[in-house]
Amino acid sequence: MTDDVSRNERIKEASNYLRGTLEQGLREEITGAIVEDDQQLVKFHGLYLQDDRDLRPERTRKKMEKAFAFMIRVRISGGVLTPAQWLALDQIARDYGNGTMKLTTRQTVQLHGVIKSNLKAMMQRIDAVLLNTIAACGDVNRNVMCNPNPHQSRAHGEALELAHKISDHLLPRTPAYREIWLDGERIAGGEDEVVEPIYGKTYLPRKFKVVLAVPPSNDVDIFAHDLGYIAILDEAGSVTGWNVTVGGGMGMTHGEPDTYPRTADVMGHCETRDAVAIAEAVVTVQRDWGDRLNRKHARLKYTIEDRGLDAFRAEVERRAGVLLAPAKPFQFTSTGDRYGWSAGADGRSHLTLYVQNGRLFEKQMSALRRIAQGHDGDFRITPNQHLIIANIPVEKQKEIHWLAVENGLLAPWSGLRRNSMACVALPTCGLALAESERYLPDLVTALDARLAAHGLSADDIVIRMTGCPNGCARPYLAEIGLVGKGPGRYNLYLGAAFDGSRLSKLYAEDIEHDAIIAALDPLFAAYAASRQKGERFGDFTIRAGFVAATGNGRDFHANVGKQRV
Ligand code: SRM
Ligand code: SF4
Repeated sequence: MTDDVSRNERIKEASNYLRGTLEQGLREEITGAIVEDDQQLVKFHGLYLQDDRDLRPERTRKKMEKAFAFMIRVRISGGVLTPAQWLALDQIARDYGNGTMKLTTRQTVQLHGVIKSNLKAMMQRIDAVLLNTIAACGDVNRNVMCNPNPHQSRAHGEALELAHKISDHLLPRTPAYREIWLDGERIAGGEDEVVEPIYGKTYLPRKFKVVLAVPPSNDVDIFAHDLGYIAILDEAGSVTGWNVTVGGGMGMTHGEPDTYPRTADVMGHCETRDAVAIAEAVVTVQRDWGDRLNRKHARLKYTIEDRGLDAFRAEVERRAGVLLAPAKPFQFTSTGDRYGWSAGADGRSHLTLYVQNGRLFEKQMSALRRIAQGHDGDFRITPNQHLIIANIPVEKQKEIHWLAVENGLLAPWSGLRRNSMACVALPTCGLALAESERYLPDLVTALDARLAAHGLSADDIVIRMTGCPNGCARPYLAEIGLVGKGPGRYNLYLGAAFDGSRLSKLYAEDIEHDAIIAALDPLFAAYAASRQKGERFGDFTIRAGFVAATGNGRDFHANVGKQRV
């Protein structure tokens, strides 16, 4: 390895395929933490060391160690769980975690607040229900997302099957996970290509995310991810092939214009039989071409901006031994969930529940426990942090419906709240600059009052908030995006497309609660007064001249403030 690589590259290289000193660190009783290098490695095992930031000031005053605990992210490709798996995660959250569950923007479950001494027992309980957390985080392919849309069951079934295949194919092969957490026999490290045939010793330069979408729903926000597959359907609703997208991503850093969110490019079209080979080729090109010096420039989106889409496509085709055909036409209509009941072809039904910002507290968890105990269908986590109870037989529908009603799990009337999404942020996220999940519900209440005054209560308007610019709730693809700048302060972004195909643009900087409402109220008034038939709020803010439209890549930071206000 040369000198000019980032610190994380050295940690990976020296880790003996993600082992590091994790086993010793777990035994160390003097601290609730683990050493710094292992903090990076443990992410590849699906765990993050965090501390409760609400308790930081008091503990610092008392000269105590931070309130360390781990966040656990489960790998659930396509977001589908059996009722038994759901019940196990619920029990683990109550036995070892903070008693809540967080449904994430990538169709998984996160549990927070697990102390070090409980980690191993928890991982073994997860394993016992045939789940694991490997590669839920780290510089590898993460959880593969897939449209959880059971009412289009045939295409959805094909998409889910491919999601599982890609997920399995791109899984790290190191035995470290089994050794450390499941007391598996230690297997000696070997040659790179034997231990990790796809990744090698240093894995990828950065995280990597794959999604599959079944139009017309773009609930997975396909343009936000490194690699995507858009199902092309025949008239009978079967998949005939896939358009392949590359180079999407959300993360950026305030004040650093060389970092930016980017919507993915459509690279071409492939047959289902070639989709896994294409995925492997995209991953290995990024492995070899991605930036290993600067982690802020290491995602695939920058590789594609720097090398160009044509060169990237040619290399992928060469490695996969597949020539991509020109992309086929497709159309998305929205990124939201389809709440409420939908009917399956076999007489069974599906109920999409609303979970505010994906956070489940005891009240909702106990209702879902009751559902899981008597349910033989499955639980499907949506990419918008909600939950589908799928395949419900007729005789169970009434009971499940009332459990949902009584426990606040049906979608609210407000068009803004139905389309709201917030990342975790405080108190667990170490990178949060501002509140998100704990604040957005109140902001929506305040904005709802203004929308009601303009007769817009029922209008679907997508609002998303994050506590920092990393973009975990994909805020730059929301018609109203709020991104934490500092305590109580946010940047306001406008002008993204309702179907998830266009990024937003900065409209107002560093503003607090009252200023957010003051900034949006006149826009709501103008929208109510002069929108065209069917015009979405994001499109309106551009047509009316409030913000310029964002093209792609570096264009995100261009023409800011040139709008007519
Ligand atoms: Fe994220 C880091 C939470 C989806 C971009 N994200 C984090 C960490 C782990 C903070 C950290 O590194 O210490 C957050 C943990 C908070 C906590 O206390 O739980 C965190 N990200 C989340 C979740 C839970 C948000 C949510 O409320 O649902 C989502 C979990 C997804 C999952 O289940 O796998 C989550 N993160 C995303 C997404 C959305 C997506 O993938 O669809 C993005 C934007 C898309 C992208 O990757 O470009 C995203 N998270 C980031 C980034 C910025 C990456 C970048 O390229 O710059 C970071 C920071 C980093 O990697 O350095 C980050
Ligand atoms: Fe944390 Fe920032 Fe992600 Fe929110 S967007 S969870 S604050 S890293």
